Amino acid sequence: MILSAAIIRAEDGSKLWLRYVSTKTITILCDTNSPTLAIARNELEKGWDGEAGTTIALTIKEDKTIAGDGFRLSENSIQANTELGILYGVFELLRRQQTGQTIEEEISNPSYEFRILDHWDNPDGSIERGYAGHSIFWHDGQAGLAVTENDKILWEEYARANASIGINGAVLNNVNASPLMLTREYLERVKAITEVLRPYGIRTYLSIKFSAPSLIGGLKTSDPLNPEVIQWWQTKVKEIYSLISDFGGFLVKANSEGQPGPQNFGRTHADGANMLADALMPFGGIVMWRAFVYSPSNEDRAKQAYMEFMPLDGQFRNNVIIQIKNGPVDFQPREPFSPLFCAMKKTSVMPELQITQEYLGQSVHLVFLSTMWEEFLQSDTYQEGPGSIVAHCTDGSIFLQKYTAIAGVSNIGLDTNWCGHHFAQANWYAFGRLAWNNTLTSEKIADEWLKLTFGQIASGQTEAANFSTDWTEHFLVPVKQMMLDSREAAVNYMMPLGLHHIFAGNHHYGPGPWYAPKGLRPDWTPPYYHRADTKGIGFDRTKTGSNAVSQYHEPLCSEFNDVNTCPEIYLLWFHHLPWDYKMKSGRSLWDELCYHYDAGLKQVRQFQKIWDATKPYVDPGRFADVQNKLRNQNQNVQIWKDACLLYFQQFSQRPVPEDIEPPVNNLKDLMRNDIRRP
Ligand code: GCW
Repeated sequence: MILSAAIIRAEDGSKLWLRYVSTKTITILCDTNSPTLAIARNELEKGWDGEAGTTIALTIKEDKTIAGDGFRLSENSIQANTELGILYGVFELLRRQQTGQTIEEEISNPSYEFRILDHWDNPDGSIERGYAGHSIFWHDGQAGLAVTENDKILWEEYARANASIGINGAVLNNVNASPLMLTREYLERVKAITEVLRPYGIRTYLSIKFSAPSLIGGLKTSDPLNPEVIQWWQTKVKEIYSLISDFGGFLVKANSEGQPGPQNFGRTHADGANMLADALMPFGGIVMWRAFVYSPSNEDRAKQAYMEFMPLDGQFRNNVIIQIKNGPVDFQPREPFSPLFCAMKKTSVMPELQITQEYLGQSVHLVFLSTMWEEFLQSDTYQEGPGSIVAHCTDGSIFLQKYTAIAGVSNIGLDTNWCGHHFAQANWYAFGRLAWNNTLTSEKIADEWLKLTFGQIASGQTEAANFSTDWTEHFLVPVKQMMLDSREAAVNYMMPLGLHHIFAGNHHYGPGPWYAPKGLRPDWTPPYYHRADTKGIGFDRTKTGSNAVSQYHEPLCSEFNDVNTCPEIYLLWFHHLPWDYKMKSGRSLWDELCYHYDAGLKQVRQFQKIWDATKPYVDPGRFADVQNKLRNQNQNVQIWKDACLLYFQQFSQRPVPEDIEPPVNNLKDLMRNDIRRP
């Protein structure tokens, strides 16, 4: 009894992809020591899965072919310019061993210098768009500022997980920032967090509230050109660096969704960003200034960021980086890339991805986001000729940027498994891996993550049987395929063919194509985006419509503008088309929509079957958790399909094709219940 219980270890997901326990000995040669190198040694000892008794050399040596915290790796040596390079090399070496990959002499350099997690955590411990419990950094506001031993243990586990995938920065609070964060008491806690994170190479940053000078500084204004305001920020920055000498800098959401900004004082985004940049410059800090803005005009929502920022190109200090969401609207299941990428040629820009699944089923749906990010990073902007893909427009290989960076909005909370859904851990993992190497394929990332997270536990097998043919065939192959298909499935069952933002209000979980309360800004309501009427559906962004196509470089502008060349995945993003419009498949647009919703539902049913069949290969706890989530997902996907088809059918006035399952819910009930997360 005891024996068989030991065969499949009980697991709760708390160890993430770092489940190694090695019994093999290793001799480590390294002639320097430091907290970071001590971690590197310790990891090697804990995780060594090569030949027992090997001697491995860790060498810090200036080498021009190694960039930043990159490293040179071979089977028994790691060389780097920095201690962190050694640590990253150790994690890579262990990952190779544990995933059965070969190790040949090679150099690995990071794509981006700053690889940052943005936490939307509030002082009271709640997390905006967080679906995995409360904040690991904050709780109970002022009353929760004392640092406990448990805090430190948790922060260290967090730092280790990040370092293992190359993440080197954390913005500790919500972009909808509380000004309190800049007060002494809070800064003391930031200092304590930083001290735990530092040996793992994680720098800390803060989101700031632009009106802090008046809110907590007692000034009459927060005008960025006012000398007292400038002085206030300089003094504040000095205070921060006196506590945290390697503080990373500020993240700013200004003049967006009610947040104050320089425009409140008749100034520009550049005025605001540069004022902060000047204060941070002497200490080596940066400003990440978000391009997620709403202009006061009635322009197409998708055009606004470009319209506000393009005229400012070249006006920012070189320690300002404009942080741009991957798409022009807002982290939708599918958007074309934001046209700002590569268009701003004289300004540093960085991508902002959303790891937390605000619009992708939160912690209920199994959606592997890596394929979405890969699609984005590989998108060709054509700005500097063919091949000007977003990855290269942002990593310094096309434009010389003083700093390069990428950010992901974190999906981490106090939940035992950190992310709410076991498979959401894969998104944290994928973000880190892509930030380190922006040309990795999702297939490789999923393969690694599955082996690290679910490997070594095949029923009745010992460690030596890792990745047996049986496990590979019955677990790895089907589950990996499920992950790789999961985002397209979500697009199918939520908003196919370029539809976007048809979520229920506020919670952004279920469907709400009807949601349009009186008085709400139109661009916060789904009808603004889908524009369904008896004539057809879709947002006309062509030259005769909102002309958003003109923000894209040729040949994309013409390609998107012409309904015959516009990729069908973006069709209703750029075009308003009649219900009987003939698709490439030969079907009408209405029928095609129906088939997509139906296909999405079928895909998720298939995911359920795939998972059910993995039972012998997964520990009971995680197996049941994922099984339950998939059941909930299935129920909700049925609702997505029914709600969207029945709602749009009121306009199309066409039948649902006979060969797909008819809806099983009534529209009235769906509208009345407006589903919440289960
Ligand atoms: O996606 C929207 C979210 C807001 C968020 C905002 C932003 C932090 O619904 O919750 O606010 O974007 O990115 O600033």
